[in-house]
Amino acid sequence: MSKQLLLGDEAIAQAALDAGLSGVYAYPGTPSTEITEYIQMAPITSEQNIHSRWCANEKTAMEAALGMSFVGKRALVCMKHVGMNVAADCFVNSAMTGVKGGLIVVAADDPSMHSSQNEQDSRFYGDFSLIPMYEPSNQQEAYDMVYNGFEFSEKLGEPVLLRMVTRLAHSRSGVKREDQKPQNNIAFSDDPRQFILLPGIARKRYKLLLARQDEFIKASEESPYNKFIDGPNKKLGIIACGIGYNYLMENYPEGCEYPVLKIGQYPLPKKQLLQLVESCDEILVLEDGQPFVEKQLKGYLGIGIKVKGRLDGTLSQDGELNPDSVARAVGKENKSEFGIPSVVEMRPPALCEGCGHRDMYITLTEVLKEEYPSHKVFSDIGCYTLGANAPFNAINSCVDMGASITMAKGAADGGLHPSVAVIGDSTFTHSGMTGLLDCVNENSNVTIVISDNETTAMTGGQDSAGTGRIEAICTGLGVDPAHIRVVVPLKKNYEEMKQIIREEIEYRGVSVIIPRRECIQTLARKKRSK
Ligand SMILES: Cc1ncc(C[n+]2csc(CCOP(=O)(O)OP(=O)(O)O)c2C)c(N)n1
Repeated sequence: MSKQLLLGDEAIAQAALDAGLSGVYAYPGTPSTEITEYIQMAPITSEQNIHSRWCANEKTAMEAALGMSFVGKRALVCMKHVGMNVAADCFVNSAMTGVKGGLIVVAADDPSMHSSQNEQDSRFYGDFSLIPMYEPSNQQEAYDMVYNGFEFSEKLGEPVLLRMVTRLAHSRSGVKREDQKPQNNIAFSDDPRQFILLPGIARKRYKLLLARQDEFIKASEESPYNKFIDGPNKKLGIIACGIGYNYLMENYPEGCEYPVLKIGQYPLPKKQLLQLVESCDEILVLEDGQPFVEKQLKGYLGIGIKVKGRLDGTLSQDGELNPDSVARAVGKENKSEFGIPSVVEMRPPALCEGCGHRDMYITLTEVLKEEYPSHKVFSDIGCYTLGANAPFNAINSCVDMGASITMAKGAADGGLHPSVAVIGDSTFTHSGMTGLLDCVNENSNVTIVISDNETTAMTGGQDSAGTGRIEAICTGLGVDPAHIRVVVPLKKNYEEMKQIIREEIEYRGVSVIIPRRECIQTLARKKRSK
């Protein structure tokens, strides 16, 4: 069996390929993007016709994967944590339908918000969907969980959620691979009504799911990823979840003096939990993310054994765990010897020199600031969100993918003029299109700028679902073709661009302006690969 140096994300991808994957379904998002990219590049993917094309958004990804599972094949869904909010409708209901082929959903969380707008902890999704979850402590475990997880999912007939965090997704270690398995043949559920969630069927399936919780707990108690490691000093018992276990071990290279319960699979293993709680005076919970386990232990009133963690201030309520914060939590001196070299210190990101979004903002802000002082600009999520910073200071909001058009609509409904939305091409097809339909249906007085760089630049230049079809989509949704204006965002066209912006602001209805010029990074990459 070969050993390879792999990123956590790559370990997941390789494991899925080795386990007989038939399709990965995903929308890019840091820190999950590399999983799908690795599968796309792997020779076996084209040799065996494994599905790996990007999806329009996380919901379409989750649904297509459930469809693949319906026909008995193994499917992987990957997204960043906020993608879970988009996929949630199907995700939560997939616990109700159950699965046929193994289905693993990877949610890559981003504690400390390295490239995200919140710190939400995906374990809550697994918990309220009532399905088993994995949380690897290192790259090898990530591999093993996915390699064996498809079989586990098939055995239980339920999807399994695997929760990653940025540090694990984006760091490398040696990973031992297992033998290649073949893909599953097409096969269907014995119950032809399993996937029909009419209330009468859903009620029965929900009871079934509830009845199986003890089985899931037993699986956690017997899981190789959950381990009780006794220690001589019973003053403290430590519950270390996922990468938290890794950080703890960094502080105790010779073994921990306190009893430790390592958690890698949920629901929590009751037996080992009781063993720890009954033998120790106090409990410390180390978990990267929100106090998911800590809250369960504290219970509603927080009476009983003393539990320390993020809720009582032993660890900060926000931000990642790290070996130093773990050292402080167990009463050890902070022994960190390495400062951060200035070259990797935080720098504010900026739009690239030569980026078309720059030309779009230069012209847009000139017109808006000078001629329409009452304007507001509702932006979306993508490279163009950097229009929030100097020298542009051009935008007034950035909330979630797709929110630009709908927020501009709400503001226009409330009487704002000009109400301007700025959205990228990939974000438009991810979740902007439905908002545009709302605008068309009410002939809202909005000016929508779809800043089209023909790629998903922010996450590294993945294909964008609507490339070459943006005008057709807008027309199809009912925008008057006379108010779909395409421009090339270059300095020589500034006067033309400004005139178009003026005309479309003056038009009382839905207008779409499409500044289109290929992202200079994808263009440079294409040239280099020629
Ligand atoms: C729900 C969700 N999924 C994924 C992401 C990650 N993400 C942020 S912006 C973006 C797309 C950006 O593409 P586009 O709108 O075309 O703008 P560009 O970066 O190319 O300028 C993605 C995938 C996210 N923030 N939220």
